[in-house]
Amino acid sequence: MRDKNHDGDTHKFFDHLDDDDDEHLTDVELMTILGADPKKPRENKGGMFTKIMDSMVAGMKKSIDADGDGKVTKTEFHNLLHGDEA
Ligand SMILES: [Ca+2]
Ligand SMILES: [Ca+2]
Repeated sequence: MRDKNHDGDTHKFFDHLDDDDDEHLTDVELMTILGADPKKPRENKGGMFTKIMDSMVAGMKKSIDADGDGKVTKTEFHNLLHGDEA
């Protein structure tokens, strides 16, 4: 399943988001899609921004995480972006 033209962007995007290269996107890594900086400590815990961010990440994860194991794999990410089975 290697289509350079088609897969290239997804993999690049995924790898960019997958900061620790474990092939899964966690909540923190998903946050970077929303423009948050995961390396920045979340000082305003409980603040409105944090709450909005958390609920957006939760919603996003729910829609990407097809098997519901709480982690977004590259395949799940790819399926969401390309809308077909891996
Ligand atoms: Ca990761
Ligand atoms: Ca999953």
